Amino acid sequence: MSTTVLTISDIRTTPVVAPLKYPVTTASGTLGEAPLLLIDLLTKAGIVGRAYLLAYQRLALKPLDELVKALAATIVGEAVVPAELEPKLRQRFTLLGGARGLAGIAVSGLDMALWDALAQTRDVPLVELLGGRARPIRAYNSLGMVSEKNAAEVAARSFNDGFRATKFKIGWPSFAEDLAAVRAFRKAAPAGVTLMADFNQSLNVAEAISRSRGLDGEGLAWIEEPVRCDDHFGCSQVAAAVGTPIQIGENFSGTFEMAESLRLRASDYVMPDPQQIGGVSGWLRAAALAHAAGVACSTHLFIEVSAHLLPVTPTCHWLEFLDVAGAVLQEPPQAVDGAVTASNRPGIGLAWDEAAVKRYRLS
Ligand code: SMN
Ligand code: MG
Repeated sequence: MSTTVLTISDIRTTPVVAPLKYPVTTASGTLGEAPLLLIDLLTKAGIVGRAYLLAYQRLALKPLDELVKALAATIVGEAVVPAELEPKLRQRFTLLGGARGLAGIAVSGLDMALWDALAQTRDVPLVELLGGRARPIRAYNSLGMVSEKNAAEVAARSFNDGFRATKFKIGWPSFAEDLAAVRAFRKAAPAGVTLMADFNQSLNVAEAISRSRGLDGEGLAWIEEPVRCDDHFGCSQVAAAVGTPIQIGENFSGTFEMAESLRLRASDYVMPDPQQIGGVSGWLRAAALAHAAGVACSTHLFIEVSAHLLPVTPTCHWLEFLDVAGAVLQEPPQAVDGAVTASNRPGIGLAWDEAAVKRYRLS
């Protein structure tokens, strides 16, 4: 049986700054817009593998674009074989201390585009190429900071979109403000709704233990990133001292960091981010680590590819619904009855809205 091997003919990138439906305010800063790098991986067969990366800040967009373009130039002419190309791309940064930060994100973007092209070659959705099949994955609506004052309005807005689970941010100057926000949101939310709270790394270990213990009786499904994302030992102290499950992972920079975090029992759950963990290749390794550790595994951002990855994740938990790319997509992601199902188009199912790309392109 002949296997059609695709050859990369060109890789193009487009930096855009897309609007967000709502700014994402956190205790550690605000994501007011979505600086995205769109990646088009062209092949000689005419198939185009697509992916996008989130630079978080405009000032990081051009450096990320330069990095992706420089990396991309090293694989033009190669066959679309992610299992060979991703390690080669990653290895280039070994002497730089490993493919982490923007370097790791750049590798992840190319990896996701490679897998998208490969799945398109086989004319199947990515989830099926990975041995699974598309199914509704329960999703939570991910919001910004909530206070006692805005909780009712934010809760109503969230549940009108059909979600039965919501995460919001806390980490106000005082614990009293955090507790009041959690209680106000719980009061405004319909009965039976799942709530999560995210400190976004805003506390030191002692304060994190104190505040999380203070929230233990509030029925939160998880408390997220209470301390600095790279303080895995500190986070393990919080997890050991607190009854509410601790959730981290959006900032695992590759699977080696995730393995170290799991070894230290830094959290009860994990939520790797597809661009931080290593794209599709990185996610498959992360899913295996979570499985071996017996830890529930959720996603962070990147709704479209996450809907393909969670059905093949043994400890599949929640999909985060926070749409950062919808403004430049022909088909923005949708949640139906509080769940997201992977696109049935070949690959990930990304198609750029060219008029929007033109409008939001970074000059
Ligand atoms: C988050 C922070 C900043 C931008 C997007 C998302 C957040 C999350 O930590 O968990 O969604
Ligand atoms: Mg978070």
